[in-house]
Amino acid sequence: MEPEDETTRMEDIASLRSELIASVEGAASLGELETIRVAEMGKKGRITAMMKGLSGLDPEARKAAGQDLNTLKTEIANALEARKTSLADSELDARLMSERVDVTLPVSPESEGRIHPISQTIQEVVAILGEMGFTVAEGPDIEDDWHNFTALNIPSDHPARQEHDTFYLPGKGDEDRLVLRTHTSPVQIRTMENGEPPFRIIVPGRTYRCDYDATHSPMFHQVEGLVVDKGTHMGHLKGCLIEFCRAYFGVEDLPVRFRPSYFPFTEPSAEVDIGCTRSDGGLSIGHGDDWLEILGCGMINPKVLENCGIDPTEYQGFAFGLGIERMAMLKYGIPDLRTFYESDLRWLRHYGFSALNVPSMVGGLNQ
Ligand code: 2NL
Repeated sequence: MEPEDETTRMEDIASLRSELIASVEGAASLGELETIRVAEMGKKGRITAMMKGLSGLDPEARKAAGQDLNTLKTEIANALEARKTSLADSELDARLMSERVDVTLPVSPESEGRIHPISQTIQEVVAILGEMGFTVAEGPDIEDDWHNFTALNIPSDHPARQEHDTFYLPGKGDEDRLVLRTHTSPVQIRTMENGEPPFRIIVPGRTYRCDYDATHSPMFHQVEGLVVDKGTHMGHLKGCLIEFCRAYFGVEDLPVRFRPSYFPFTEPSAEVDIGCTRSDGGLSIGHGDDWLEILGCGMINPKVLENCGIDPTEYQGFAFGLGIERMAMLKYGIPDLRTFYESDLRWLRHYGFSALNVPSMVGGLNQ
């Protein structure tokens, strides 16, 4: 082999190197770079062709040229990799610049859920009574005869105990059969049985009775409240419930009346009425000379305290119960009880509340 051939071959490699490096560095996109890689690094590329041409050289020259070509191949592979990284970075930068997301935009109203009026009303009642020092207690929906009836001084011939008024679970005798609770009072009984006075609790939850028409549903919701302490009297009951009614309906001088009544678990007992006006089918709450019944209450019957292991000569208390559906219907003008359970999204969109509208005494019961 002539020295001139060798010089030419080295010049060939050097010029291919500068050509390839220039085209790799000049590639404007990842696609273009890939085209270069496939054309130059593959079996049909110029580096491979030159390697094939080495077979005509003598061993010494072949070895030197082979090493040069391998070095060239590695250099080009490195250059391709480096260019690929830099192109990918700048393509990402360009996307980040052009595809900006405004995280301050409001969420689309279609996908925003609504809080059911039952849940909202429970939260309102809890906010008012929570401010007065009550805490929420909960218990099972399936109860036994003792906690739902007997401990509450409800006699065995009371209408609420009759088969057609109450849902009993099948399988057991009269005394130990289970029942879907007809009020949330069994939770108060359990709290008094298991704890030590004083007590100041509210119990919201589901309750069940065999009844179905425009104002009754077999499943409905109640909130009951209970206070037990030394020296608790009717004045505490009245102050608490007058304050509650005024806060719930948002009328500061709302007329509130206590009308004597009867419950087996309280003595004395009363129904609470608030002032209203009725005019051809319409009802306006807060003023006028008509009355609307909204809850029941009374001083806890000493027998009930005894049933829970509390000495009625030492401790006294008052309790009250109200129907959540009725409270919500009155405040929000919902005419038919049955619509609460129909799961009609149009109804929920109309009567429901924003999840951000959290009732509180300091922030307003409802915004
Ligand atoms: C109503 C009447 C009321 C009670 C519930 C109660 C609970 C215990 C002891 C004494 Cl553990 N009383 N609860 C008292 C008076 C009335 O509810 O008309 N509710 C819708």
